[in-house]
Amino acid sequence: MQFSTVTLAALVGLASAQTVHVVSVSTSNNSLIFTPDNIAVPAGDFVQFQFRAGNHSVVQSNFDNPCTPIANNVANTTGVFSGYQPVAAGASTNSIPAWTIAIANTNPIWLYCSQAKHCQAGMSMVINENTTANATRSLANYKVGAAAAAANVAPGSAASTSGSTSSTSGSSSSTTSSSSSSSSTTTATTGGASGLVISTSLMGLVGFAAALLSL
Ligand SMILES: *[C@@H]1O[C@H](CO)[C@@H](O)[C@H](O)[C@H]1NC(C)=O
Ligand SMILES: *[C@@H]1O[C@H](CO)[C@@H](O)[C@H](O)[C@H]1NC(C)=O
Ligand SMILES: *[C@@H]1O[C@H](CO)[C@@H](O)[C@H](O)[C@H]1NC(C)=O
Ligand SMILES: *[C@@H]1O[C@H](CO)[C@@H](O)[C@H](O)[C@H]1NC(C)=O
Ligand SMILES: *[C@@H]1O[C@H](CO)[C@@H](O)[C@H](O)[C@H]1NC(C)=O
Ligand SMILES: [Cu+2]
Repeated sequence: MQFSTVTLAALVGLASAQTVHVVSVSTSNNSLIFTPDNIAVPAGDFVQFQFRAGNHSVVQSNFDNPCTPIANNVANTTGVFSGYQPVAAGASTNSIPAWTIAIANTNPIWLYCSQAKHCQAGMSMVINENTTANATRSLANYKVGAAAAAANVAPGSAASTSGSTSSTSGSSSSTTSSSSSSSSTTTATTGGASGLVISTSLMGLVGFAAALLSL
């Protein structure tokens, strides 16, 4: 992978090693995919979604109800929602939106894009698939369910991320530092408690990551 992982420790000077796992949302030619779409993330690490093109979102569902917010099906669970992140055509990779969540445990987190019929078209993924726990709950089966879903349902609002959206202008490397100190902000997932939104920002982490990976 071109953008695989960078260590948050390296980015913000933390003493302990916490890894940021990068997921590209769409591609520069606006393909309806997440890349990679099946990642194993230890508890305590972060996943950063970098929005490459188009106007996409990241929404949490449960396995059984793809393309529908988890809040609609699981009691007392808000789920994570990035909000829609439009990217101007030709945007520099240094100024695309990046949205980061902390992973609290290794329970599977099922995600999709709620735009138009992107979920049905293949824009879905999983963090911590666990087919040992239940062989049916594979990403392949989730995608089968997504393709057959009657509707693609958006969360009612971006309220699940309120309080954790940081400035979208003028922020670059400093955003990561400030977001680490704001990790006491909104807990995006209650009940399931699997994700904590750290920040939504425009940032130049792509260049940053490339610089680190070349060390
Ligand atoms: C879009 O880019 C991806 C790689 O990022 C490539 O696999 C795919 O073929 C491209 N699609 C078109 C229509 O150019
Ligand atoms: C992005 O998509 C959302 C949901 O469809 C829509 O409300 C919003 O206006 C779009 N933003 C842009 C800039 O097109
Ligand atoms: C959901 O939260 C309400 C209020 O805190 C509580 O009474 C109820 O038992 C909870 N339901 C579940 C399934 O945890
Ligand atoms: C997967 O599920 C099995 C069985 O429930 C469990 O023992 C294991 O810890 C799980 N793996 C992860 C990474 O959570
Ligand atoms: C495994 O997952 C499927 C799909 O969610 C579910 O219907 C089934 O009850 C689960 N099996 C067990 C043993 O929990
Ligand atoms: Cu999309």
